[in-house]
Amino acid sequence: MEKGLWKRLLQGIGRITGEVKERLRELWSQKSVRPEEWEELEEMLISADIGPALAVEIVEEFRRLKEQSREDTSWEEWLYRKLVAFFEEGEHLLFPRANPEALKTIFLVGINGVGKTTTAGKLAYLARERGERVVLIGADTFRAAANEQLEIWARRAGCRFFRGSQGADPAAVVYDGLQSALKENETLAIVDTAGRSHVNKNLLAELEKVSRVIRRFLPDEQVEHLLVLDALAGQNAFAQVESITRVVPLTGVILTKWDSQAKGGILFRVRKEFGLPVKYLGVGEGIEDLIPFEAHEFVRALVS
Ligand SMILES: Nc1nc2c(ncn2[C@@H]2O[C@H](COP(=O)(O)OP(=O)(O)OP(=O)(O)O)[C@@H](O)[C@H]2O)c(=O)[nH]1
Ligand SMILES: [Mg+2]
Repeated sequence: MEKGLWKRLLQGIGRITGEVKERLRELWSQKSVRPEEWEELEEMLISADIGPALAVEIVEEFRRLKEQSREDTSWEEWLYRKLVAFFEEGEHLLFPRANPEALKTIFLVGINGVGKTTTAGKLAYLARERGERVVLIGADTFRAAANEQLEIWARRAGCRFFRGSQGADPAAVVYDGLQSALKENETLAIVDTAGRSHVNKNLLAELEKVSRVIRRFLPDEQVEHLLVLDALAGQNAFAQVESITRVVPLTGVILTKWDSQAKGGILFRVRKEFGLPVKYLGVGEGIEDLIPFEAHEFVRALVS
C-alpha cells in the first residue's frame, strides 16, 4: 500500500487507538485491577465505535489473559490475533468468481452525502489503472447537478460517462447504460445513484428496482452491491445497513472519510454484526484516496 494513504488512514484513528493501547498497557502492568477500571476500559472501547457486545468480549478476554498470564504472554500478540480473526484472507477482493473479460457491474448504494459519487470516480480510476474498460453510469437523476459532478469524475478517471436525463427513471437509465456497455465491449460499469435518508421509502424502492434490473442483466458473480458508509456515522451506520440490506443483496462495504477523525471500531462491528466484507477505505477527496482494505496490514499497523 502507498505510504501516504496509509499514514492518513492511521492519523484519523490514531488518537483513540493510542489511548486504548496505553490503557491496556497500564492495566496489564498493574498488580490488581479494580472493577471500575475494567468498566472504564469497556466504555473507552464503546466510545471507539466498537459496540457494547464486542467491547465486553474484548475486556473479558483481556482480563482472563491477564489473570492467567505467564512471563512470555504478549497481550499485543493476542490483540492482533483477536482483531485479525474478524476478517478472512482476500475477502476484500472484488468479483472473486467473475469472468474478468465479461461485463462486471459495481452498484454503489448509500444515504446522502456519504461519498458515493466520489467513490465511483476513485473506483473508476483504480480500475482503469488495472486495464479495465470502464463506464460510469449516472443514475442519480434526482439532483440537478449530479450528472455534472459524475461527468467530471469520469473525465479525471479517463473513462466513458453514460448520462441519464434528469427526472428519468434510474432503473431505465441503468438498463440503457448496461446495454451501451455491452455494445462498447466494456468490462466494468460503475453505477452511481441518488442518496436520500435510509428511511425514505422512495430511495429504498428505487435501489431495489435498479438492483433487479442489474441482476436480470448479469449473472450474480458479475455484480457487486457495495454499501458506502461514512466512517464517522457511528451508531447510525447500523440503521443504514439494516434498512438497505432489506432491499438489495449487499456484497460488501466501503467506508469513507477515514482522514477526518473516524474512530475505527465501526470496521470490526460492520464485519462482525453484519457479516459484510470491507472492500475499500476512503481517505480523502482526491482520485487516488482509496485504499483496498487488507485486514492483516491494517490490524498490524493498528496494534503495533
Ligand atoms: N475527507 C473526505 N471527504 C470525502 C471522502 N469521500 C467523499 N468525501 C466528500 O464528501 C462529500 C460528499 O461526497 P459525494 O461523493 O458527493 O457523496 P454522495 O454520497 O454522492 O452524495 P449524494 O449524491 O448527495 O447522496 C464531498 O465533499 C466529498 O469530497 C473521504 O474519503 N474523505
Ligand atoms: Mg452523489
